[in-house]
Amino acid sequence: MRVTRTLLIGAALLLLGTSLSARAEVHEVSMSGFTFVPDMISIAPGDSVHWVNSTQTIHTVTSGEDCSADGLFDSGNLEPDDEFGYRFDEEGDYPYFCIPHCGSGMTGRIEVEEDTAVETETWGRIRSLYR
Ligand SMILES: [Cu+2]
Repeated sequence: MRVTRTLLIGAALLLLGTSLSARAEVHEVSMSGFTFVPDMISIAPGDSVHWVNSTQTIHTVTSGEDCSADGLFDSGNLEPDDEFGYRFDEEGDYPYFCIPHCGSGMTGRIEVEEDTAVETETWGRIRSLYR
């Protein structure tokens, strides 16, 4: 009887672990020209966003509004092909911008909402890093 119970608890924990890890998604935002693509995405709490600089220009991913950093996250200078990731655990609106190009409108927004997150493109290549 004790063995059965242990097995059941083990199976339940396994299921829980599987469903939790399956929920956390990684969403890709690329830098293309002088824009973030897509520039607005909705994700669920616990999801990550991964930015990729697919341009030949240095960009940053810096949290804040009106070109003013709020200190939550900042990638620093991203050279071509550099990447930056951030996990969003709390619900809310997270505006961000590129320091060198904010004046030209290089801004984006991450919306973190429970249950209403829209499934966006995930980046399979780096997904395993977040499991
Ligand atoms: Cu930029």
